[in-house]
Amino acid sequence: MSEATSKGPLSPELLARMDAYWRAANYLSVGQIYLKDNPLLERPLTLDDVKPRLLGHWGTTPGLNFLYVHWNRLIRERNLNMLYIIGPGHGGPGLVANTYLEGSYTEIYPHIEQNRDGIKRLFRQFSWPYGIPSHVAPETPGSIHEGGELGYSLVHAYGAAFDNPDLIVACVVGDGEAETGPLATSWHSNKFLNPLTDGAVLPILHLNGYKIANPTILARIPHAELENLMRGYGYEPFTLEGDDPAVMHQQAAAVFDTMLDRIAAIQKSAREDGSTARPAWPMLIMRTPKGWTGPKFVDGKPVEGTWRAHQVPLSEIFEKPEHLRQLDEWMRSYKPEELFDDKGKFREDLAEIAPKGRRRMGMNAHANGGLLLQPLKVPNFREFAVKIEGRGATDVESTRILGHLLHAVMEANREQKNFRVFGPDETASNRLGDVITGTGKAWMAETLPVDENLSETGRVMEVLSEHMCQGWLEGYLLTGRHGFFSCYEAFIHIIDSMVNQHAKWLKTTREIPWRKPIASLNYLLSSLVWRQDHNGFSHQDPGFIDHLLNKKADVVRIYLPPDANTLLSVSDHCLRSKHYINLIVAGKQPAPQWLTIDEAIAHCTTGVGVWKWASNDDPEVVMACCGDVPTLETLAAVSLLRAKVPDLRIRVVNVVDLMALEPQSEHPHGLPDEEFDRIFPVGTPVVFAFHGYPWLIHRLTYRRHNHDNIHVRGYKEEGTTTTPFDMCVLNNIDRFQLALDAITRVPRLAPQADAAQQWYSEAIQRHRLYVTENGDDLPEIRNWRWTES
Ligand SMILES: Cc1ncc(C[n+]2csc(CCOP(=O)(O)OP(=O)(O)O)c2C)c(N)n1
Ligand SMILES: [Mg+2]
Repeated sequence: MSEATSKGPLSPELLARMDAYWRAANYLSVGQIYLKDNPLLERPLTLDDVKPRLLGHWGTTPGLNFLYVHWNRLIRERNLNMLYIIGPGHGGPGLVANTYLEGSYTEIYPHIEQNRDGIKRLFRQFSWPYGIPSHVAPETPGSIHEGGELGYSLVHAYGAAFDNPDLIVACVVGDGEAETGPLATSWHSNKFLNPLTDGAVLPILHLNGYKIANPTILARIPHAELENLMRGYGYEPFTLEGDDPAVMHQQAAAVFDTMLDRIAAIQKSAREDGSTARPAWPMLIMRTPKGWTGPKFVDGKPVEGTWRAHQVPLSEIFEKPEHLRQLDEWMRSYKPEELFDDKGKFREDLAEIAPKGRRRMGMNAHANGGLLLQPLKVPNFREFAVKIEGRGATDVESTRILGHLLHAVMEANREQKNFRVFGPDETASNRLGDVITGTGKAWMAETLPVDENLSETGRVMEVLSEHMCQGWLEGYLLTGRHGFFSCYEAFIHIIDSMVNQHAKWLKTTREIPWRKPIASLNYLLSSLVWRQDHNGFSHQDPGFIDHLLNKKADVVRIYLPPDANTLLSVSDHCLRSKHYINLIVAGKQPAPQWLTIDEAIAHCTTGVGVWKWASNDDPEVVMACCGDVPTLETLAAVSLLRAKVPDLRIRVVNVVDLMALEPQSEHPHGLPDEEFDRIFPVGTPVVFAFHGYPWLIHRLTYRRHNHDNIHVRGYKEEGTTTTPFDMCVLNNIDRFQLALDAITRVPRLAPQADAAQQWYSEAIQRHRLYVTENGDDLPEIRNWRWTES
């Protein structure tokens, strides 16, 4: 440390202790990457002390550690409630080191003791088979953010801050991470954060200049341009730059004091003075060397302050004695003998810098949201039920009915402020507009008289970024609240990768006893593939179902309610559930309603059911359907068959819980084989009309006894701007095709097959001519109704 401890808020004594604390964190970080023995360097390093495989990332870590010790001081001095989110999650060793130093780690994992053996285990477990991952993983105390896939730190930070007025979320954004699309848009979250009712986010752009192998864009534009960029996003940028630790500690302390004063002033002005203006929240540009305090040169090439510091700076320890020597020297530069006592315990006077109890960032309850989770109050959904007067007799927009329920949920939880609805500008379009009434849409930017329902205290979150909706919701859920995300079916794919990461988090945390279950991530996909009359091919893609199906069975649930009452029942279940990803696929267009609310509840409970009112006993063919449009086409096909082949014995089966099709061994919702065989009798042909890609049904049922007899129709990537029925025809899921399928699959009807084929061709030709001529479906198609036989 230089003599020029310069002037600043830190006393020389505190500065020395904070620097020692930082050195300890850096020492433990390096130790995790390299060592399996000799944890306190009580003897010269030998190859026996070094791990055979060196797996980890050094470059980002010293910067993260630097911030940690500064947050510790601020938390103590200002009694802050602070969460630390690390964008570059590959800096995992730093977070493990710091939660160890503050004691959280040992409390959670008692075998990682505060002594020599504990440190040895701490080192050994890192990136070790059956040890801990190299990233800030669910196993890491204090984290809600893995950071393995870069781009989501800032949006998670804002999600955590919403409705947590006392919380400050310090969020490190990697300068490489900042190049990602999701991160770039996340800066705009400040237009949705209300200083009156929400907490604060303190973004730190970690400008260490490099990514894995390249410079970063933001490090190579003039500083003024970068500051202007941040100003343009609506922040007040501060800068911290340098590499002399002592000077940097003082400057950091000064700048953080100023920034936290700014936050306090913003909050005071909103909370005490009634200001509703959008504040310019402070953010920091922290320009420090990548791999700060690490080896300056390796093999004659510069490492500290370059991209070469990204991973393991000395990687040929076993080949080059010089590397071992440099490692020894590097680790000793932190002076471990000054940091740990002779038993290996972190020195008391240094440990004191850390906050206590739940104020420690590793112990902050918001980072283990299940601890704070209050059950969502869900009013009785039966009150919103659609009255059924004849099967399929009335048309209703199913999602509009769900909107009534969501509105009631919003009202019921208004006081506990733990429910928000998210959507990329589609809440009203998806017919959920009712939820906005009286609630408002969050908006801190300017408003004009033409605007409707925008409000600083709105709880419906609308922004045209699926990434932001998803990220905010994840942050909100991970900190112990509830939410609901509605999206166009085709465009939910934009967040495929984010949902992967969330599913991993849920899977892993299920196996970590101290992590408590959080509320489920609930999706409603509407504006579905079959009803994109005005939008066409670009808006047609049901593949998110396939995507989710790859996830662990104990994490994923997929529902395709055929009408409004089943949608209500399914949604009630999803809103109350914990620790799942629930996908609900339901149409927003007026569509026939089939089940009474009692029937709907019973149907959703089993997940798959015979619709007796449309079926005969002892069936010769099963007409199965899953999804609202396939259900309509199936029932229309059944009525065609009733007219054409009156003695054909048909069973109608509807699937609302897709996972029920899987064997029970694969998914907890799977029907037992006997039950499946009862519904789909072995040897009986099944014509299955499915909402999504047809092969998915085969994937689910390939181990079922009757699989060879299941014939699936679904979306096969034939789309355009056309009529609703023509979409079905183009994909061979229309009623004529389904009826023909039934006839050609029932052996007894073989003699009628040719005539049926002829009938089908004529029907389709008539349809084609009509839609081409009139631009709409035939009246008998459009106006078709189920008639009780
Ligand atoms: C979305 C995504 N793309 C690529 C990677 C691979 N990757 C891991 S670290 C890294 C560089 C990160 O640079 P930066 O954000 O500047 O972090 P730091 O310099 O602090 O390590 C990359 C490209 C990733 N983890 N996530
Ligand atoms: Mg970087």
